[in-house]
Amino acid sequence: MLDIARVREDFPILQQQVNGRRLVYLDNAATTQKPRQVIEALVRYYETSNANIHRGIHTLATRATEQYEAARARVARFIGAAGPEEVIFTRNATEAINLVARAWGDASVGEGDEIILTVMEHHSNIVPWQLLAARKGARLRYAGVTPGGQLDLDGLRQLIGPRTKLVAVTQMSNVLGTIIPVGDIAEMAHAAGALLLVDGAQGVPHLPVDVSRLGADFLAFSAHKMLGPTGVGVLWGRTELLETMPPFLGGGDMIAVVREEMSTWAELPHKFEAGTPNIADVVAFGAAVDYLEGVGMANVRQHEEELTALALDRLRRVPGLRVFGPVAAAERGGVVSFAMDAAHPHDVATIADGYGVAIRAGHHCAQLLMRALGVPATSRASFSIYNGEDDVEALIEALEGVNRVFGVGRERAAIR
Ligand code: C6P
Repeated sequence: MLDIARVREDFPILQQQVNGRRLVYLDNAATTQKPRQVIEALVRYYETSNANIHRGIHTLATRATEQYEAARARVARFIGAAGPEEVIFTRNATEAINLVARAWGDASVGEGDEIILTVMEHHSNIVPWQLLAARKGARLRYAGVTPGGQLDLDGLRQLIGPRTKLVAVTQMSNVLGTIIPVGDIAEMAHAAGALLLVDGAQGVPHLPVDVSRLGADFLAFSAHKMLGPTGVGVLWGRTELLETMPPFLGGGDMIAVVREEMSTWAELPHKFEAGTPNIADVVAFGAAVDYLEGVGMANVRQHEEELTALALDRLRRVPGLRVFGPVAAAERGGVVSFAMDAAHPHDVATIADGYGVAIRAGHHCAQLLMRALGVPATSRASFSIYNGEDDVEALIEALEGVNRVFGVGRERAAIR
């Protein structure tokens, strides 16, 4: 059991009121809040260690380099990577996926080749592949979603064939919360000689992840969704794959030797980190990883699953409210999308904000899934370790308020 009151003390932003109410932050799938330990690591870095890395030999340069590389080693350990050289820092998950589409895709995908995606993907795991397919004359194919909000695994199996070069799937839907059976998909992809990229933007922050057992060839995720700062993402890849890939961007720090006509590349991971990286935020990301390890990812998962079970139960009792996605909390992460008969999702989010409750409304950068669900948008509540049962109750109170504004309770009373 997490001690929520103690956890909340670590998050200064939560100690405020919004619209005269306690802030109830339920937009964690968009970005999480940052604990004091992360904010302090950022300030401490700038106050004591700021310098450029991998270049200078003065004391601060050495200190900054050590802190940056120590953060990389922590991230590698956190996800069970074979070594720090398999961890490449990018700006976000989106850039990590684009890196693979450019560096691996341009060299490995040709005309008529196929890339298998799902309709559950975030645009970040669709558009880079569309751009690659347009450059190369390749074809994209999409697995669907079942009426119960699961990935259509049989459909996916049927799509994989001799032309398949890559299967790219989310680890957890940012709309439905559905947890995807990555291990099964890895077996299917590898049996066909294809690679598997996992978009871990929603998975890595909320589930214990060990890449040595995940089955993926690439994993992309963002620091800002796991208590870390914005501006840092991670691409993990298997060493032997990363070694064969050409660079993504060219510039300083990613080269070994530069001559007039050609250059040679630095060793991993530096080959993929051109120019001065986001040093301070990477260092602070290391503190976020320490924080999550301190809580324990199994505890994170258990807490969020319990909260999701409570939220699903309470939401289903709100009149005129329909929840999307799997029925069982065990099959989903702490993300709950819903529609209300009474009001458009934007109105729902606006009214909820009046109660101090922050939820997201819109297509959630998942327009293919919106079409599959037959809705233009949903309202979405998403949980993190500082959310408790009181936050679920605050959400329900706000949604009952939505119904009151639109007279839903009154209509029902009149019909009766
Ligand atoms: N989803 C949400 O509110 P970036 O922006 O690169 O840090 O993350 C992109 C991304 C990729 N994959 C998945 C599954 C995601 O959920 C996201 C970000 C946010 O759902 C912002 S749209």
